[in-house]
Amino acid sequence: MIKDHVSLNFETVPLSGVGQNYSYKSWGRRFWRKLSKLQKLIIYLCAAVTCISIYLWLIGSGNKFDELTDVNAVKLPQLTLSPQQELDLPDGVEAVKLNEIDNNDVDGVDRKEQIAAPALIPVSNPSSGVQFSPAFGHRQNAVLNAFKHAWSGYRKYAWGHDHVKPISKRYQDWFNLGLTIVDSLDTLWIMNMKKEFDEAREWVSTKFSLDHYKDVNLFETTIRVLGGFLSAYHFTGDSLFLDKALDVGERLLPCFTKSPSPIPYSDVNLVSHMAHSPKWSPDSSTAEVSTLQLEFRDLSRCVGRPDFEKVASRVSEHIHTLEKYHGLVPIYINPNTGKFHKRSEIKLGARGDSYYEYLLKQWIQTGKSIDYLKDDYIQAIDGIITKLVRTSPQRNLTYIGELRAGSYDFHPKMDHLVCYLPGTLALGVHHGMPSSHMRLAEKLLDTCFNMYADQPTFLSPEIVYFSTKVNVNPDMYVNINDAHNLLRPEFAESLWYMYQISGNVTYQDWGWLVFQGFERYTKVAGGYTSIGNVLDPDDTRPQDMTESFFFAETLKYLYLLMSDDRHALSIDKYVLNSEGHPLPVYNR
Ligand code: DMJ
Repeated sequence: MIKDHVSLNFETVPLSGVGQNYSYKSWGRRFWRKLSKLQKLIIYLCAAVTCISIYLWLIGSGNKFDELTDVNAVKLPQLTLSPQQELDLPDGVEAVKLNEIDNNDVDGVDRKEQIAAPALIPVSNPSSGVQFSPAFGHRQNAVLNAFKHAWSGYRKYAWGHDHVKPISKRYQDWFNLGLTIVDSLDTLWIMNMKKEFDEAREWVSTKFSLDHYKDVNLFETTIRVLGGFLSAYHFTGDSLFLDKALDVGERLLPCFTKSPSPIPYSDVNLVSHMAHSPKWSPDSSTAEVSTLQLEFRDLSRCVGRPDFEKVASRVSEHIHTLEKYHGLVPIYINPNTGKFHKRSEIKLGARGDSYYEYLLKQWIQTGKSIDYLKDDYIQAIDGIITKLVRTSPQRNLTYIGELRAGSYDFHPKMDHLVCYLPGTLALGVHHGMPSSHMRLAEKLLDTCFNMYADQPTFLSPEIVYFSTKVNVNPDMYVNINDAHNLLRPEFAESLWYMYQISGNVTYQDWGWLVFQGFERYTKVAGGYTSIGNVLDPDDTRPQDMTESFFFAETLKYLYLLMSDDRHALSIDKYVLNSEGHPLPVYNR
């Protein structure tokens, strides 16, 4: 008898009445009994494959529906991207239609229904700290997974060192302070990665040490390490972090106390307490000396020692008294004389950027009680508008240029670092600054978006230049020496502020496009790497480095940006330092 085929013997069965079910059942049983073992196995397998396929289809269509919902939420196309450019997106990067900013909703007043139950809930048991909701939706989960991937590379190959080199699977040390761990504490907390947070805390408790005979940079150590510990303390209430913050603050103090002027030295040896200028110059960077105050003030108030706040505030008070150029400051200042280096550039990129940021943020941190900070900020933004803002002749892209050292001639160059400014401007408007600042913020953010969208990798270069002549194409261009991307956060940071303030989901869509650029061109087995070239998807020249700010800022801002609850981390309760570490707003 041939066993590998089925002979079907159709018998007459009653079609209705009492015996119907029984008859079908008995027919089924007889049919089943006649099958060979192999045939039964094949049927089982087919059934299993069908079930799995249905399950996968259901999940897939869930995502598609989610995506469609996002796209449908877009109202009006904001076509700074030409249709061709949209089509030019690399594979895997979704083309979304961009909606226009709802001007009725960007003045800081939320006219829409507030989303119920903000994620930032001070819990009844203070020992468990500030709680954040778990990741929700596929975009926020995708960012969470990116963080987990980066963290596992760091944990595996660089644990306790400053940075991971994710391609060679080695590490890099700069200050020997475990920078990535300290910089990541609050992000781990916000992302509810409790197991990893506990492991990081354990490292801080048992391994973190400042007893290295090592020169560290005052600014970088303040924003990354002091800021990181303070935020971790505020989120958890764990005094370990405050003890560490105090130790860091004390080791940095000689930069202020050893200087003959109110302007601190840029570097200090953690063990010898020798403070000095950088090896290559007698000057400190203006942005560096004016980007310490949020952290030192917060430390003072947490530990009840006014000296930290006093020395840091003195810097801002002193700079307030110096002569400026339409409210704008040269990028170098001398700690021996306390004066600006007059023949230095004026710019909002490297060495100038966060001077402007901390005028506003200090004013907010102190409950809007220090008038000169507000006045200096308003004057500076006026100076930016009159002296640095230009529009490109072809595409009408609004950008911020630089003034050359000495002559103050205009130079149409803009660092990616400047992309923090739209977020700061929006934050200012939210806190009562002129609404004209929001219009500038929107235009600048659009330019920053184009710095990404113009590139075939959908990743921004470090610097762009603009043509000042009509009929020169393209009017925003990149020099190959500036074509690197260091996984910087500024654009994501501004998107998050604009989203939180306006509720406009286009900013989420923009962030999602950029995130996919990171996923596609910077993701490697050991995490995410800086790349040397955003201009060619086939030649990105990976640089084998993940800066700690990718953990502290880039992924934190993207994660918060992808939250349905845009107030998950409220800018009314917290002011974020220049490294993305939230510190509480005081009432004076
Ligand atoms: C960060 O360390 C901080 O945001 C700093 O203020 C500027 N540069 C980097 C990120 O690009």
